[in-house]
Amino acid sequence: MALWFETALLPQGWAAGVRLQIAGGRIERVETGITRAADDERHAIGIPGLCNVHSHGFQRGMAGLAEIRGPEGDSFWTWREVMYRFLDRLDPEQIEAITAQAYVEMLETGFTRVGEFHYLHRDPAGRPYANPVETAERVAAAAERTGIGLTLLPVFYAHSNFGGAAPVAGQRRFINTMDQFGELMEASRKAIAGLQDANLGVAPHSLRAVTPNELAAIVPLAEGGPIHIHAAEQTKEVDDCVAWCGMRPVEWLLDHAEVDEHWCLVHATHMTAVETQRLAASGAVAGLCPITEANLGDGIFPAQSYLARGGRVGIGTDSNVLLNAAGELRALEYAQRLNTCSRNVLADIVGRSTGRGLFDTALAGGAQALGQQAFGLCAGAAADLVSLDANDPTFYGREADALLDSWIFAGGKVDCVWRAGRAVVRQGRHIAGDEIAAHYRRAVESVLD
Ligand code: NGQ
Ligand code: ZN
Repeated sequence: MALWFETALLPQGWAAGVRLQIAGGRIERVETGITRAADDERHAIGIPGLCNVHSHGFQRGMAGLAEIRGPEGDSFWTWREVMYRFLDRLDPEQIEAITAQAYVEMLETGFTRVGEFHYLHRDPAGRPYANPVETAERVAAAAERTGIGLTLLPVFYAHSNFGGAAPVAGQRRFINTMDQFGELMEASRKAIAGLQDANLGVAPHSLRAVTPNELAAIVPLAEGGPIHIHAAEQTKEVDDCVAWCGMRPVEWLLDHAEVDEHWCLVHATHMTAVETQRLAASGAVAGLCPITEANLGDGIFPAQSYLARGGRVGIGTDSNVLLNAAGELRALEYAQRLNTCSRNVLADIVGRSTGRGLFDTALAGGAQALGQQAFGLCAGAAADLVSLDANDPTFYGREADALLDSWIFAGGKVDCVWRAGRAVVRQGRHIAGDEIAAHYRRAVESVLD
């Protein structure tokens, strides 16, 4: 099959009259400057789909439920208490239904692949399920049902703080021994084998939850796939890390783990100038989740200096409190503007569009963090793409990079989304959106009952 676009964003830039020949879920051939053939499906504006590098799908079910002021000092840590109470009773079916709803909403805004940082391994009582991948299979089912590309990142989580502190009760569903985790990785590989171009990485949760010895044992289980870890999201975490080892989390990782292009450091919010420079030079991706980081009061990532030093960035939706691909890019730039009292902070050169810069950065960094060799609208890449709605007045009179700026900053709408060549979103709505929302409704109403 073939899609034809009046204009589309290719790796070399915007082109007119673009025809994409698609086979086996991949782009087989790209032609430009041609007129539409009779049976080509016609669209106006084509851009590549983005990778969402960091999601906890189940957290979508508590979106908007942690915004009530508590007795004192609401913070990430008090939010985490609410989150632990929410996950307390979720059964596998509810996990699948909530995750599927999150994936529908991701697709509808232009994310075509998700890195699921999956840690709900045990049952509500903290006992292992008879099937070690009971819940991972539910994540895979949600991906299959919605069509989103899946990079499954099974999480190793064993401790409540630096230095191997015992886990607390709220963490009982996350825990594995090293042996159990090895089995989980093997079974996870099988659980995703039937999904189109799914892949597997590994996720030592954080330096809070994993000891240095455990980290060293987990990293090789990635077998060349991505390695994701939360790092330096909160100042308390940085302080606790310094109290434990005399070093900051990103500093410790750069010194003790071989952080390279396989790695994604999620958040990396609190870094010194030296850490920022070293992380940028490492080739790793910083997995930024600007909407969640704002929601949780994490802090502001030093994006300007990091990008100026060639640092790589991917975009994640983390808590899934609000799913919006363009909105994440907007939030990233807006935090920098508010912080520096200036504009167009993350556009790298004079005359360059901020939206285009953000988009190109997130496209390349996202693909790297989720282990995608080929990306963008080119032969060999997955046919993961998005059309912007040319009938949305937001886009009237715009062309080329102004289309991206109007999508990101002015709220322009997505029309269709294709994942592995299949149209999963039409006129802004997922093709199975109503049914998935009905399942989600039953699941979330029974959890909150
Ligand atoms: C998570 N979320 O894994 O969902 C964490 C909270 C923890 C963020 N760090 C759990 N945003 O840190 O232990
Ligand atoms: Zn996270």
